[in-house]
Amino acid sequence: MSEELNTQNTGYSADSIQVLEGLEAVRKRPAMYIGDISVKGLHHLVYEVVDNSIDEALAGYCNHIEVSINEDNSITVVDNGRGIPVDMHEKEHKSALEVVLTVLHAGGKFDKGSYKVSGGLHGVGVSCVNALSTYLRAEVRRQGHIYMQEYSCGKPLHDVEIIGDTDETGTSVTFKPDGSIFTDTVYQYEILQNRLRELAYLNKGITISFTDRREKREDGSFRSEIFHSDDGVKEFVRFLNQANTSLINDVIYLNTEKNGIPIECAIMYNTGYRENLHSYVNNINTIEGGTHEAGFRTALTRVLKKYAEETCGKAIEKAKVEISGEDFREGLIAVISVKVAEPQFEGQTKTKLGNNEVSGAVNQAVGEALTFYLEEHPKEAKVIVDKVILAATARIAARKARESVQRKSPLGGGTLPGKLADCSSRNPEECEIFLVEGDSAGGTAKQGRSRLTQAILPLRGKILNVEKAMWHKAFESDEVNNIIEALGVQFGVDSEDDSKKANISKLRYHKIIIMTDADVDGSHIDTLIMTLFYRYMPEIIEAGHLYIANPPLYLCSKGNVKEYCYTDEARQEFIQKYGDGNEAGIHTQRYKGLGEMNSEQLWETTMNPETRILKQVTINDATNVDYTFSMLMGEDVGPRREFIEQNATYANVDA
Ligand code: 0RA
Repeated sequence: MSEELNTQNTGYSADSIQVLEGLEAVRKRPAMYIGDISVKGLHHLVYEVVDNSIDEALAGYCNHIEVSINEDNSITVVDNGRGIPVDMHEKEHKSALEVVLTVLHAGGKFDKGSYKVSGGLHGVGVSCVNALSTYLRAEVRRQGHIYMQEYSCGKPLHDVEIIGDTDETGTSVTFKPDGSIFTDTVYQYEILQNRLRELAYLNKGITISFTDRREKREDGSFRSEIFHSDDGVKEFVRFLNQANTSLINDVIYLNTEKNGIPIECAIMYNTGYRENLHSYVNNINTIEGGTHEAGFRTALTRVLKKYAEETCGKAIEKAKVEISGEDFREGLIAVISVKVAEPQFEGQTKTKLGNNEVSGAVNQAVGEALTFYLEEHPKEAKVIVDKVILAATARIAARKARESVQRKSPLGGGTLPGKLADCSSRNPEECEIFLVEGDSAGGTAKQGRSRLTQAILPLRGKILNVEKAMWHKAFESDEVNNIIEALGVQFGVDSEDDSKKANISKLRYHKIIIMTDADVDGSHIDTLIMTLFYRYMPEIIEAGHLYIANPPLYLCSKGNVKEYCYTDEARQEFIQKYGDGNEAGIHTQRYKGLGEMNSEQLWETTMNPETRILKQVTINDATNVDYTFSMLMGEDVGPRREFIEQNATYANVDA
């Protein structure tokens, strides 16, 4: 080795130690960089890589992105952008490509001119993906050549090589997530599908193709689809509203820029009773809201209120109602997408926009577009205003219904429903309540429970489908009121407060466990109860308090050996293990319902905290959950049937 190279090497290795430390930190504390190491984090890796391609597209250099799940659960993302630069990076003494892939946060370093508007929630860059992959291969088409470099756990396996010539440009990244870091390394088609579809709507004009190469279909093809939207969030809101009945056929749409902030927004009204606002900042779903949502709501209230008073003042007077902000949002479904150069993310999940300047910009943009629409469309405007007046009337009816319930307990402590068998502990942290299908199973559960910490609330049959009912109807339903009262959840505590937000500060149990039969009816009841929680008390799900019990399907026995089986597979295993695959000597008791178990069996299998299996209910993808619930529980039967056919996991339970 020459003297000169050696000197260079000293500087080089000092740098490279720093670089290695950087990526070692990612491997040591992956959750700090990508959120978590479970399914979410695993899919997050794909978003990190795709985000870079989206940035390239937003800068105007790329219009096609191809995402594949490969046979071995590795991922390939290909784009037709300019390609990551490959020339020598002066400071780091290595190719720019290697720097981008091995230095933390190196992503935006080169391109100060165009601001990075995309960028995942954690915005950590593709080097993190590299650090968390056992293998990564980057291919760059640029300057007439195909450049290639491979890495393992973030370390280059060799220098950048030229492996061919090309007249195309673009970047291709293939990576295989490290199974020693992630708890799960199997990609889920639906999760990626939802995000890629969303990205296509949020960035109109880009084509994103998606292929799952793990399994061939009967006709020999792979599952594959292409996402592309010319109309952006205007199409997105129609997609989200698919399962609802539109109040007016139009989408109120705007695509503009205010004070240097690009704003795209689409608004529809449906005949439902919920507000359904999906907001995005730099392609990130801001589920906690923030200043852009505040600006939107202010504009909506301001403009609609003014219009209603000017055109329908008499009708409002006649109805004797005071219209409040939320009345304007009943049946509203909207998507708002803003791009902010330096977003401040706040809140528990860092999905709440804090930038104050955004509020005024959105307020102005939405205000202008809405005013224009109402002026141009008086017929539609009247339909909207009529619905608003109806919403105000219903809200006041709900307040009266609630007041009459709350008056029963003048001290405000809340009454407890007569059917509740409460536990004796008053420490919510150790208390659980079982919402049990049917009085007979409820009775068994009462006998079998641990009285100190377990409460039982039997429910009669199917509770109200709140997805189809006006908001106040829930408070007129006995079963729903029983649940709300037993839990100690409060809505609009003082009579002036009509807020739809649930106050869970006095929640009496930290585990709320839905316990139903393991059959089609049971799963329907599960869904109805989950819908109630999701629509009226999402705070409970978000805090991780809602669970579903998992009763066994069978008690299998052979001689003295007895085993509860929770799935058909478990039963087959039992037959394999104790009967050598022969069912003849094996006795199977099939539990058609909870009621068939005695209290001891129910305790042992479904209620005993040490041996039971609980499934926690979580909200993974708010956009999609919203859509799924309106589809499953709403008016339109078509998409529901399709969904049930595709997800018919319960079918075999009844066989
Ligand atoms: C830095 C600078 C330039 C492009 C890129 C990064 C880039 C990164 C990725 C990641 C995936 N696809 C990508 N495409 C481009 C611009 C370099 C120039 O001026 O040509």
